[in-house]
Amino acid sequence: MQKSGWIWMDGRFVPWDDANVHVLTHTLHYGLGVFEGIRCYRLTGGGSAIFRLAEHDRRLVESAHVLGIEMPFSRAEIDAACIETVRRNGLEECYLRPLVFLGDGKMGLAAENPVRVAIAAWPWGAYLGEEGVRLGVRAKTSSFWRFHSNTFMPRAKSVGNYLNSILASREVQRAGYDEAILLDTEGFVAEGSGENLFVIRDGVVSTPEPYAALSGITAATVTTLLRERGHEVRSGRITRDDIYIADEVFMTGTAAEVVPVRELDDRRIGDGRPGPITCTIQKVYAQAIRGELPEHRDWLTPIPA
Ligand code: PPE
Repeated sequence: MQKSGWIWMDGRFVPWDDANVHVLTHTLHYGLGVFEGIRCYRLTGGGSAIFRLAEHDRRLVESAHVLGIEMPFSRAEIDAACIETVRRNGLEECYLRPLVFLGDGKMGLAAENPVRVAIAAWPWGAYLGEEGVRLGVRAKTSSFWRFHSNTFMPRAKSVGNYLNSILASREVQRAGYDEAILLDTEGFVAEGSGENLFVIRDGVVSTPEPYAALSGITAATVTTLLRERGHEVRSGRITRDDIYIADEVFMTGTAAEVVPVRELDDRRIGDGRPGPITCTIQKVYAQAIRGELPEHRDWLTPIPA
């Protein structure tokens, strides 16, 4: 990964190589922590802006609340720290990773160690590869289920939740596929290992009801943009064979952006190429993040010079 100069840690900037923690950091052992993934883009009109900062920041605070972690900083302080992390590192385009974790001090599950916050930023290219964005990815249903909401909690973007995603993505990537699709504990489609999912048939766009999935901010953005363009977007139960017989399927996520799925479980989806609605939403999403949609300027937080 490409290092940048500074990482914000607990209220001050430290050089990238000095942003270290003790090996007995509680979250490293037990997974109790929350994080966000946010992107900052170069705008077509000049300058850069963080995309949907308020929504990410809100989810970070809500994730901590769900896990019962007391945030040591306000939303305004986190916002300001994100903006300053981009500015100070001189990054025009980057991925931002705020992380809230329990530090060292005591060991054991019940330890109430200090809550620490770090924000790093670095350039991060196409999450599922440039070719995936252009031609679509090959997905496989994972043998690992997405957890039940009484096992871990899907509204929280928590560190521990990602063990589930990692098991699924490593399983299918080692078998030669690009990305995993996870079913929920009832067997319905939940989401990708790091993306939400949209399925299109006869012009109607459907997405799994987010009981088991993360409530994606990109999915919300895409839903708004599709509805504004007259598309019907439903949420409901989706089965794996709904995907096999779909006309088009795409995935959404901050890191992935909008990525077509051309195959699931060795079955071609549609004609095996990105379909018209997928291509439209890729184009419109690219306009939104670059400030080309005047009606959605409020999604952008400009980085001061
Ligand atoms: N589901 C999961 C499980 C998920 O991890 C993400 C984001 C989404 C859906 C889409 O959410 P949103 O980014 O709000 O649209 N996955 C992050 C990948 C992180 C990684 O380090 O890998 C991301 O896109 O930032």
